[in-house]
Amino acid sequence: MTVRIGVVGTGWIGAEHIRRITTSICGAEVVAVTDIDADRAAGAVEGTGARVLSSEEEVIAAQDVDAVVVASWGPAHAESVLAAIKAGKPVLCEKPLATSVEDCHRIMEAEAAHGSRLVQVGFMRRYDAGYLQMKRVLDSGDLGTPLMAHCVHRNQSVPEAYHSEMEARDTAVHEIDTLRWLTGQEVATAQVLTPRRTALRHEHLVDPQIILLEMADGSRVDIEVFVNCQYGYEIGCEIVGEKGTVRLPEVPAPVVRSSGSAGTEVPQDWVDRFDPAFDAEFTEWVDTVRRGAEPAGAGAWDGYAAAAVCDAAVQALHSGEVVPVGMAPRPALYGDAQ
Ligand code: NAD
Ligand code: ISE
Repeated sequence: MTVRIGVVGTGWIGAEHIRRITTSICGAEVVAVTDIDADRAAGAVEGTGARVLSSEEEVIAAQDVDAVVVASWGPAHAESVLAAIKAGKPVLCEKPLATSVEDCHRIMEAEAAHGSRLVQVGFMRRYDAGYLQMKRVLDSGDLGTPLMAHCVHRNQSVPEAYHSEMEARDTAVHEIDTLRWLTGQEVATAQVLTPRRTALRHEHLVDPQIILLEMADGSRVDIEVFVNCQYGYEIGCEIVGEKGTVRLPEVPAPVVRSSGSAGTEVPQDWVDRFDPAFDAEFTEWVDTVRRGAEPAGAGAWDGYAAAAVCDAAVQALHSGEVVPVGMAPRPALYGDAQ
C-alpha cells in the first residue's frame, strides 16, 4: 500500500519534505497540499501530480489523505495537529509541536481521548547516524553515568525576523530534545549566559547565547547557540561520562588538497547537514503509518517537554536567573521511558 500524504505548509521545509516523499523515499506519495500562499503551494507540487487545496481542513478531511505532514509556521501547528487527531489521521508535525505548553496539553488530551498516539514531532536528529552511534555507546553503559554534555549549534546567519527568544525555541530546541533522548533525563532548570555580542548580527538580536541546563539527575548540559557564525552550519555534541566520553562524529566529507592547502567543505545549512536523517525519519514514519502502528519517533510528550524547557530558557534569558522547568506528570499514554 502506498501511503497518501497531505501537507500543510509548503515553505522551505514543506517543499523539502514534498521532494523527499516524492523522490527520496519509498512507499508514499503527496496527494494534496495547502499553504496560505497558494502560489508557493503550486510551485512546491509542480510535476508531482498532487493537488493544491484552499484550506488545511480540506487537506485533512480528504478521503484520499491517509496521513498529514505539518510544516507551516510554529504558531499554526497546534490547530493542524488537533484537526488531524480529530480526523483520526497520523500526523508528523515539524518542530515545535506548539508554541505554548497549554496547546501541547490540548494535543496530549486529544490523543488520550483518541486512545492511541497519532502524533510524531519532527525532531529528526534522533535519526542522524552520528547521534544514533552516540546513543548506542551511552546505552551500553561503557561510559558509566553521563555527567556533562557540551553542545554547539551554529547557523551561518538568520533573517531579521529571527529574534532572541528563538535561540532557545527555534534552534536549541533540537539539543533539548536530543539530550533528553540520549540521556533519558528530563531537564530540571535552565539558565542563559549572554557573551559579548557579535557585531555581525541584526541590532535587536542577543547572539551568541550559552544555554545551561541541569538535568533531573544533576548532570549538566551547556549549549552554545551562535546563529551568525558566518562560515556555515555546525553541530557539535560531546558527552562526558564517569569512565569516558563520546563525541558526535563529523559527517564524512572528502579532503581536498589544492593551491597549497587541504580541507573539507562545511555544510551551509540544516538541509546539507541533516538530509539523510530526514530521509530516515520519513522512511520509518511512513512504515508505521502503513502498518497502522503508533509513531516510533518523538511524540507529543517530547514536544511538550521541549516547550516547557524553552519557556524556562526564555524566562532565564530575560531575568538572568536559574529558572526551574515546570513539568506536569507524564500521562500513561506516553509510557515510562524516553
Ligand atoms: P517558511 O516560512 O519557509 O515556511 C512556512 C510556510 O507555512 C509558509 O509558506 C507559510 O505561508 C505557511 N503557512 C503559515 N501558516 C500557515 C497556515 N495556517 N496554513 C498553511 N500554511 C501556512 O518556514 P520553514 O523554514 O519552512 O519552517 C517551517 C516549520 O518547520 C517551522 O516550524 C520550523 O521551526 C520548522 N523547521 C524545522 C527544521 C528542522 O531542522 N527540523 C528546519 C527548518 C524549519
Ligand atoms: C531551524 O528552524 C531549524 O530547525 C534548524 O535545524 C536550526 O539549525 C535553525 O537554527 C532553526 O532556525
